[in-house]
Amino acid sequence: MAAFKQLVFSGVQPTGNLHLGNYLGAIVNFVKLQSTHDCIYCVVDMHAITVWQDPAELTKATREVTAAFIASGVDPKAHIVFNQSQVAEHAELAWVFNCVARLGWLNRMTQFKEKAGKDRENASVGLYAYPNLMAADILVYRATHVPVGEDQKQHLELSRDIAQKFNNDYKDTIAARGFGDAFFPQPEPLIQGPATRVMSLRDGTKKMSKSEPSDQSRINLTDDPDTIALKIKRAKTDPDPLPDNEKALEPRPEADNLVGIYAALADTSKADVLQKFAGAQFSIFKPALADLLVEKLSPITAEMRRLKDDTAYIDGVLADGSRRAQVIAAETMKSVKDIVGFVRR
Ligand code: AQP
Repeated sequence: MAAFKQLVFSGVQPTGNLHLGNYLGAIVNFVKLQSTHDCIYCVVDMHAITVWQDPAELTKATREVTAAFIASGVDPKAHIVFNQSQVAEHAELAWVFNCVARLGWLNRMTQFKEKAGKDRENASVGLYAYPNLMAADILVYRATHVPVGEDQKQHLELSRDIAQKFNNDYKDTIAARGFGDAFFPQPEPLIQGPATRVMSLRDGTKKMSKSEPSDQSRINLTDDPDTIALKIKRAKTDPDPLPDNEKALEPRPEADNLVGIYAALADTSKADVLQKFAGAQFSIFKPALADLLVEKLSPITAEMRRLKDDTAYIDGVLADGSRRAQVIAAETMKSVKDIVGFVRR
């Protein structure tokens, strides 16, 4: 396999309030990776419209997610931050991938089944083809590493299958153009930390999600300290004290979730948290968790609030990021066109 320059890419949808799952599963790792890799972070507005979005809300949410990235510590000057629809090459490569991916592959995607629900015939074609656009998002930069939450693992595997099939279908022109045996890398998922799947505060078997109707099920990055404390106080738990080992957490999804959240926020392991709180009742652990949440999230919330009203600054970041992203994406698309056999200027 040809050698590829290491590059990180990931995206977040502007489909409503960002929550603790998005933060711990993805954004915390975005920030960490900046010290070791070149990173491209994208607000994926084209993915958002696979389910209808109010246009004014979409614009607002795009700026809010950008503000959340920056407030959390993403550096838009040293790295690239932009919104997907400003770089048309994502859609262009997605079309080529629509022709590489197989129907059978997409039929296996559990997220489509969950989101389309029973009314499958009425789901948008975009929702079905979403994983092909996601593969294009990553591969238009020939990115090698993708920090995501656990729920995106299956889509990442599909991106790898698409890259491999493209490399195989076009192996002769890839070699003839001097790219060796592979034009696209096999992007690796980076699913890291003790909170790769943050669960609902109301049901430890369901993931925390933006589209869950109950706001009590999640901590939003915009929640104030009182709201955070109340949501944690009301979070579903069981009557037992915390155990002294991780194995004993396995049959207790709600307890496991809260311990995982604490560990991720404190940048430690679940084992360390259990050492500290073994034998403690939730009446002790929950206030400690709420305090830690407020301590870690308050500065981010305050900075987000300040930034999101400065639309000139946010739009400037996205415009600058888009221009820099497009330089890389356009280079990839030129080669893709040559490899596929499209005549170009
Ligand atoms: N509960 C979660 N735990 C850990 N990571 C999570 N992510 C999402 N939920 C959790 C990660 O956050 C990143 C951005 O997600 P997204 O906005 O692109 O899409 P999503 O996974 O569809 O997010 P939601 O909140 O669940 O939205 P809805 O309700 O619309 O489906 C991704 O890296 C994701 O893994």
